[in-house]
Amino acid sequence: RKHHNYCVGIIGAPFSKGQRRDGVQRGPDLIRAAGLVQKLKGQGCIVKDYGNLTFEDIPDDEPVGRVKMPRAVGRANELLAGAVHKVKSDGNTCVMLGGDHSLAIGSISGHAASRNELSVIWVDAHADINTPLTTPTGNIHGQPLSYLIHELHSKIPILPNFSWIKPCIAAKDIVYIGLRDVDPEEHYIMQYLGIKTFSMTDVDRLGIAKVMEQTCEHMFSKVKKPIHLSFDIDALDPSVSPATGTPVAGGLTYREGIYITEHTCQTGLLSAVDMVEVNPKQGRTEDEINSTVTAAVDLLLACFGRVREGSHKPDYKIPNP
Ligand code: 4U7
Ligand code: MN
Ligand code: MN
Ligand code: MN
Repeated sequence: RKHHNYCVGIIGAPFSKGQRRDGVQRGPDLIRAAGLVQKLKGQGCIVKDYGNLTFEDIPDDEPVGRVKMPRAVGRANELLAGAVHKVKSDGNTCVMLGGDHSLAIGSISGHAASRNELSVIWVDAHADINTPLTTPTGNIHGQPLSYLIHELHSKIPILPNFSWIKPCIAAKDIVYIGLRDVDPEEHYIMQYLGIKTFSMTDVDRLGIAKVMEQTCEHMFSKVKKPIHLSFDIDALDPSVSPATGTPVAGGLTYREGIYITEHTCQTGLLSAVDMVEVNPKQGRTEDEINSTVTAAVDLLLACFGRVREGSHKPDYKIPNP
């Protein structure tokens, strides 16, 4: 295994208006307080923390059709897209700490603006591909992919503060892992677009090693594109990460989560990561919050070279007495 000195740029996006539950905006500070930056440096990464974005308050943000808080979400993501573009221009792998999953709109847009063609690995209990017209809840954290996929462009109505968004990913360049709560309309859309999916049933059948092997086969069938990993912490089982807004039973184990991130790291193509939906207010105890935040940190460490077998510097020598 080669030793890498990963350059990592961290952006905090304390934003919650893609859904209704308060608390998810505290994700970035909690993940930092758990030692993310120091731990990344400890494993040899060169880390620049770009700090938190500040999102202005947008009054009178009335729903448009079913879609809730479109102006706030549109504006926040425009800001985030610019920040991600900057982090990429500086030559870093970008880590976006959310915040709710509506932030993938800005994160993936900003990433695509610097790299053009991307592969996306979407690790989530949910498909997050509702359009403004199919959404059962109106929450934009259940819709981000619909705004980003070329093939869905004609299905997306005009929304205030969304006009800057240009579709930037192809359906064939997306792989889902961990699905177990998919709306009927989403299921139709995924099938209609022929998106590669590994539901929890597939994880059970194949095991996570084959899932990752086939994920890479699918992504690298033609050219090797930079990878955008969008990791919703609710992909993990609620016994591991209970402090999240939309927990669903029967999720990925801690080990399966770590395997996904280790394997993605080992492709050498990881270019940006989202870690979203950590919500301390949804934890019932301090332990539940800690377990969720620890999982988020450990997944990020595995994204940047941490391996469970251990590692050492290439020039290490056993000390002589
Ligand atoms: B998350 C949902 F209806 N599909 O659209 C929706 F079940 O980012 C849930 O994955 C979306 O946590 C969950 O609101 C969004 C619902
Ligand atoms: Mn989810
Ligand atoms: Mn999600
Ligand atoms: Mn969620």
